[in-house]
Amino acid sequence: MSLQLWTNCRVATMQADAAQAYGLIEDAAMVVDAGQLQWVGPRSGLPSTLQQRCDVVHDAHGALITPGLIDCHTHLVYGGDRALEFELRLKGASYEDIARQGGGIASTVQATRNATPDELLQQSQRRLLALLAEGVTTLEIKSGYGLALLHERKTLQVARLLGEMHGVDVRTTFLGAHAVPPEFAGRTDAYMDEVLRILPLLHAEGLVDAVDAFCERIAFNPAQVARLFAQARRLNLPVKLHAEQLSDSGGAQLAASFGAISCDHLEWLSDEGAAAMAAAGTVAVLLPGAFYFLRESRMPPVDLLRQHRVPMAVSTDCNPGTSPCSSLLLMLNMACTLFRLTPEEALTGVTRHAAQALGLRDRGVLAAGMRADFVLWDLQHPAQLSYALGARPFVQTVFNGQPR
Ligand code: DI6
Ligand code: FE
Repeated sequence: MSLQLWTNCRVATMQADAAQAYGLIEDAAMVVDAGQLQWVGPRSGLPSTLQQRCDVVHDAHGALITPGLIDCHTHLVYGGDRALEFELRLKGASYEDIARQGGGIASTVQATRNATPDELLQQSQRRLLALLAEGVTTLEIKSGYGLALLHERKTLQVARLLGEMHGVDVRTTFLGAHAVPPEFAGRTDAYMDEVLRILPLLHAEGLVDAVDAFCERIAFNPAQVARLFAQARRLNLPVKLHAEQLSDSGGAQLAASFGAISCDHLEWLSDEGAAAMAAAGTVAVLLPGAFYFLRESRMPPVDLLRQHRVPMAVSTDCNPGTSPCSSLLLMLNMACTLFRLTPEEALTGVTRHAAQALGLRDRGVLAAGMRADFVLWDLQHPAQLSYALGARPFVQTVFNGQPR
């Protein structure tokens, strides 16, 4: 396999503790060996022996290069939409009211169960293509709209298939504990028994990379989530949690006690929750799309997270009910305007910290030994990624060393 040289570019390496903001290198060069970066640095420092061994030279024409973007929290595979529910909410119904009346997640469960695998693939593919057209190279996809073995399996299989078809790394998360399906109404503990039964089956089929739950008064309480996390631990699967989105239920502390890789949403996170996350090395995944779309007013405690040095990731939460969003660049802007992240924190949130939120150590940063997943942008400076809305600065993705 030949070595490839990329030159005529400035590279935002996003390396931690770099001297320059964004780990920015002006007039950079990168050497790619198969799917891996072999060398990254200023072009003037490229060893001539290495340069001579490169038999393909790519001129980036002055592009800005960043790591491939990572969308670390999506529910991208689902059937139907919830535009009518959106109208109801605009007329005054709350998200929780609608959920209690059997709408909300339950209506997407119905549409997802009714969809054939091919229909589900076609509908979900549109959302995936939108993400890819903005430089996403890794994304997480959760189940959680099937809520029965057959349909959870179908969802996770579609998620895997999308990754294989489109040259993007898909990490699957089992979210069987997203809501209680109608056939278990009023019997949450019995449904949790069923979730505990199907998790090992799906895991044995190679369909599960991590386990998640919705810890909320309209979903599962911490004691119920603890049973699920104990099962995940037996299977050696990492856990993450939808925590403190609509209320503070102490989910963050529980998740941290299981060494969760991330806690997500966190609008109602307490001081104790943040301290527990810091101690456990849990990433805070901020989801400004859901905050915006639900017209929430309580912000996640970003200063508290900074004080505790909890790494912050940013993601679309792509889902039909609270964040029908297929633009990670829009989330960069909203993370800054709504949550007051700096553009550098926001970009770190869809690269280095997003990788960490998925438990992945081989990406999110451009450095020797990391995966050769990166994006070329028609931009001068990385802050511009968070700045402009709808500007389409994307030029090209390189995935696993190959221009895509
Ligand atoms: N929190 C959310 O924001 C999504 N799931 C979750 O646990 C919403 C899912 C939906 O409304 O369909
Ligand atoms: Fe979510």
